[in-house]
Amino acid sequence: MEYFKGIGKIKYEGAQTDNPFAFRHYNPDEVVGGKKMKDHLRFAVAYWHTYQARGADPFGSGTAIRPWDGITDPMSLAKAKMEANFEFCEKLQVPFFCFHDRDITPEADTLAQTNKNLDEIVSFIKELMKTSEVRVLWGTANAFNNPRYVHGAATSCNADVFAFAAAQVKKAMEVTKELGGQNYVFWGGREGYETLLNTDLKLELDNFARFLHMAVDYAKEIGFTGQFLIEPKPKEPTKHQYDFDTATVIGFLKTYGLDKHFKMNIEANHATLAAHTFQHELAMARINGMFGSVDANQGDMLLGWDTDQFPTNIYDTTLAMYETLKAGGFTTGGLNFDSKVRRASFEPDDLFLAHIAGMDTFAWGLKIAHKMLSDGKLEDAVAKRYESYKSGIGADIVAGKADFKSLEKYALANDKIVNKSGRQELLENILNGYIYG
Ligand code: XUL
Ligand code: CO
Repeated sequence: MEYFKGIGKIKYEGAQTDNPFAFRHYNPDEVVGGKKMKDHLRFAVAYWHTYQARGADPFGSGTAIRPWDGITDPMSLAKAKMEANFEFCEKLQVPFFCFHDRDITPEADTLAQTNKNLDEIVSFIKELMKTSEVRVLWGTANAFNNPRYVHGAATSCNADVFAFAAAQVKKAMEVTKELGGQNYVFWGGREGYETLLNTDLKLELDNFARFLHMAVDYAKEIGFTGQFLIEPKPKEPTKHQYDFDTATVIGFLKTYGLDKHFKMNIEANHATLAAHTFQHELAMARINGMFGSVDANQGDMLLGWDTDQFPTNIYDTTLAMYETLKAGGFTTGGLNFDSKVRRASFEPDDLFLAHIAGMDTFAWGLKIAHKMLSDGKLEDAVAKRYESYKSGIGADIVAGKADFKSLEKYALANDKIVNKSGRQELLENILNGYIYG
């Protein structure tokens, strides 16, 4: 059955088109820098926002009108949404989707029954995959929604909850493997604290690391070769989330000997909440060899929470693709739209229009970023700024040939220092030139 009636395959028509159901920049087979756009961007639909969210907010219930409305039996509903997902991805030319275990199968009364239901949906997905090219970018476990996770999952004060979360993640990893998922994501939903007055910080962090080590061991045991990703977020739902930002997560992973097993899943809106730019988080992952995947969205600079809006800011997507290209591009990762339509954009058409907007903005950003890197003006400016490290005393510092004594000797003979302008405004104007012409 067709769920999104009246909407055909979304095709590239070019920047001049007036057709809102067409791409203006995303041209999947167009080659940019020796690689097709579809291979650069590796778009993915987020199951939770696109099929689960109904636009509820703290002041009102959901507003969404969806083609599966009226189906009441939970398993029939889960299957209808999955069929709709394959149709949606195919029509949009999106090659991947991402899911939490509980997005694709509702939780039953017991863990055993929930797992059984999950198996039924997994078989259903595998059937759908036989006639479709749509695949799984990543899977994850929702260990934050159910009230049992009130104090967290791996960092709960209650060992029974730790055990339950382990069982849930074990199953979610098996399911992700079974579906050929290329990555498995850990987003610490409620891994954090509200107050240190009731928190054993050391035990919680140790337990979090124990949990991740168990996941690494289990992946080895079952032969899951996908990439483990960890998704930083500084706050929300807890006041302090342990995976605060990329730098914090890298420090945590290194402290506990986990760094070889993980890369980052960077979310734009989470960067904003951490008072960083999206580019900063991507750059931090890149320079540490931990650039993995991206949750593509954007926040609102006037709001302090995770609004998960579709990315339409060309400035941000350009710099994100600039970092992505500098990182060598995606390998197992991609651009997952962890984005939801606004509450007032409640029609099924809006799901398409929103994804088209996000895909076009990233495709456009890719083209601009590629041009920036091919010209090399910004790279040249950076290289020039640090040229003092290419020869003389700077080269000695970089080569490890200098120490405090030799540097003192040098400084005593060279204390009339000359600095040069950083030319920030010039560089911002050059960037504007690339983006806006
Ligand atoms: C929450 C968030 C999650 C993760 C997956 O802020 O970003 O949806 O992406 O659990
Ligand atoms: Co996310």
